Parts: sequence; C-alpha cells; structure tokens
Amino acid sequence: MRTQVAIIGAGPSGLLLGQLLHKAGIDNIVIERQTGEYVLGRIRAGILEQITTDLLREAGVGQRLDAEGTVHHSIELVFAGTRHAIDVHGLTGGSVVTAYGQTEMTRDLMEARSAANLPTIYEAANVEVLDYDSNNPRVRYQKDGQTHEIACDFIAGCDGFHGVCRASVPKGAITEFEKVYPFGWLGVLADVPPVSPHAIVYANSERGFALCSMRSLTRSRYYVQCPLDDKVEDWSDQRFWDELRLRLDPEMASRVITGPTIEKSIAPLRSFVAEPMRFGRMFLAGDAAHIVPPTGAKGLNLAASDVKYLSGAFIEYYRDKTSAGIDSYSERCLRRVWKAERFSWWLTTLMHRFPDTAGFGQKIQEAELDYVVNSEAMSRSLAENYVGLPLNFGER
Ligand code: FAS
Ligand code: PHB
Repeated sequence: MRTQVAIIGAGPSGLLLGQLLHKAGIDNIVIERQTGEYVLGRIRAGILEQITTDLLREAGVGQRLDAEGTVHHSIELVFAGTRHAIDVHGLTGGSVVTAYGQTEMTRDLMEARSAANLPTIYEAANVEVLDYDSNNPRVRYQKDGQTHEIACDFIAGCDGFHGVCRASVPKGAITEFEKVYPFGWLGVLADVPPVSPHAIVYANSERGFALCSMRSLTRSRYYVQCPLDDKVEDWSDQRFWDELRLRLDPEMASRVITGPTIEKSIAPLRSFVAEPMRFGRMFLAGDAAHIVPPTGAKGLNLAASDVKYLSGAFIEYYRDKTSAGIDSYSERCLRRVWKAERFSWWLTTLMHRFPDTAGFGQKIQEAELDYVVNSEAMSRSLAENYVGLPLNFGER
C-alpha cells in the first residue's frame, strides 16, 4: 500500500488530522491498534476551546457540536466555603469554551471518516515506524495473521502517551521533561442534570480538589482528587457523592443531584513534554508529544492546535511546494505547548491540596486564591489562558 500521510492512532488527533487532510485532497491512512468501540469507550475530556470548535467546523464535523454542545461564559472557583465567578467571556472580550465530550467529538470524526470511505486500519498489531529519517518512510503492522507495509511521504505520530512513535526515536535524539503529581483524579459520569449547567466549578477544600462539569444538560461529569494508591473499587457511588458534596460550598452541595454512575475511573496527573516534535519525516502530535494535568482542560485542545499546525504544514507542502510549515512545526507547537503546560501546572498547584504543603505553603495558596478572585489582572490572566491563547500568541 502507499499513501501520502500515514497517521498512527485513531484518537482525536489522528482522526481530526485525517479529516482535515482529506478535505484538502491529501491521501491518508489511519492505523489504530484498538477497535473503534474501544477508542470510543475511553471517557476523557469535555471542554473545548474556540480554536478546537472552529477546527471541527472547518473539518466539516461541527453539526452535532453546534446542536448539542453547551457554551460556557464563566467558571467558578470555590474555596473557604465561598464561590467566586470568573467572567471568562467579559474578561476576554467575548471568548467562550464549549462543553462537548471527547467521546462525541471522536464519534463525529469516525462517522465522517467512514462516510467518506477513508482507509482506517483498526486492530493493527505490532505497528512499526521505519525509515522516517529518510525520504521513504514506511509503516509496518500485522493484522489477521498477515504482515502489511505502507509506503508514505510522512508519518504523523498521533498515538498518545504510550504509543510507538515517540518510543521509536533514539534516546539521544529526544529530550523529555516530566513532573508527576502526588495524587490522581477519580472521575465519574452520571446521567443526572449538572449542578452548574452554565459554569465549570473548581473547588479547593481542606479535603482536596473537586470539579463539577457536564457533557449535556442531562449528563454530568464530576471529579475528586484522590490518593494515587486508591482503587476505583474503594469508591462506592455513595462515598463519591458524599465526598463531592463535602468539597463544595454548602449552597451548591445542597443542589447536587446524585444517581448511579455509568463510568468511574482514576487517572494519574502528570506534566510531560518531548522535544522536538519532528524527526525527519515523522511528526508527533497530541498526547504522543505532551501531557498536561487535566485541571486546565488543555490536553485535548493542545492536540487540536498541534493538528491545526501540522495539517497546515502538509497542505503547504503539497499545494504550495514549500516545506516552511514543516520546518517550523516543532518550534511553533512547543511555544504553545509550554504556555499550556505552565497554565495547567499553575491551576493544578492553585486548586489541589499537596501532601507536603502545610503551614507556609498553605498560606501562600490561600493568598494566591484571594488575589486571583480580587484582581482583575489576575482574573483576566486566568480567563485568557482558560479559553486558549491565540495560535499566533507572541509571534513577532
Ligand atoms: P489519544 O491517547 O486519545 O489517542 C491515541 C490513539 O493511538 C489511541 O486510540 C491508541 O489506541 C492509539 N495507539 C497507541 N499506540 C498505538 C500503536 N502502537 N499503534 C497504533 N495505534 C496506537 N484532557 C482534557 O482536556 N480534559 C480532561 O478531563 C482529560 N481527561 C483525561 C483522562 C485520562 C484518563 C486520560 C488518559 C487523558 C485525559 N485527557 C483530558 C487528555 C486527553 O483528552 C488527551 O489530550 C487526548 O486524548 C489526546 O488525544 P490524542 O493525542 O489523539 O491521544
Ligand atoms: C471535563 O468536563 O472532563 C473537564 C472539565 C474541565 C476540566 C477538566 C475536565 O478542567
């Protein structure tokens, strides 16, 4: 087989890239090690920046997003038993975020790819990326007992944190930066109305962090900070709902509508960046290159901005016969990635209880919270990072 761009991974990065390339007339094949159902079964992100929603519309998959997505104009910070609204829309001159589950975004992209009859290899085993530092890269995989090979012009490594692409780069050619946080997030999905349908709520209580989000007006998404060694089976539904309420202000706690959870999982929190994001004719995008703690709702949105840069680079290469976009891809992505890493680290540090933070550290956190909600400059800084910095931010 031969294609112009071989995309490894059928998560949001891979599918969005495939759809944008298809619309530009660039042939691509997506190679995924799991089944499509497995990919859809992973419950993850839910808050989309304007750049992401615009890109989904550009890719021609924005219909359900526009019909079912919920636009948020503000967020709320809860600490010391009091709720403080941050008017994100007003502080950023009109920018907003949209609540629309990653699962639904992935489903829309899968359906569009299937409708266009684009080649997608699911359940591909032992995927290898070969000769990506030559002009003739190849992808090899096994399926149905056969070994297959795809010749291509470029490889897009959209295969997530545990993928094969970054792992295939010689250690001396890549630099990895990592910070692991001393706690995890226990997340639940429940078919109950969200306690706060118009604002995402972030709570810092003496018992730990909690987050109130949603997927629709009838489906809620909640998280509580938990010890890294907790297991999902340690948490009954009742224990979760009781703990969530204890971490919110009393008025909001009294309004939480509980019900049976339909998904419950614990995710570790880490900050991670691999540099560079290009290796010859192989390009990393999304979680393959970087991970953020989900506090700032940046993971999925960073994947989308990588794909925006990468799809534009490929389009320039084939249409305008220039490699300028390809050559600047890694630097442009990393400028944006590190600012999102900073914001996600900052908001995680502001809103969580750290096991080793007592006394002075706790007082500093309380002072920072008080400063953020009472300083327009700090609230604006939070707001402009939350909605996503412009793609050309800081570019001269
Ligand atoms: P993904 O990991 O989504 O997709 C990579 C794909 O590549 C997968 O389908 C995988 O099966 C495939 N793959 C891997 N190795 C392969 C191989 N060798 N060959 C072929 N295919 C291979 N972000 C937020 O903004 N908010 C959140 O609340 C949030 N919660 C999260 C919770 C969890 C548990 C995790 C893990 C992440 C969370 N994220 C969150 C971040 C998440 O949404 C990612 O940013 C997003 O999935 C990135 O998409 P991709 O880059 O496509 O990577
Ligand atoms: C979510 O809805 O999953 C979500 C919302 C806001 C965050 C993280 C996750 O900061």
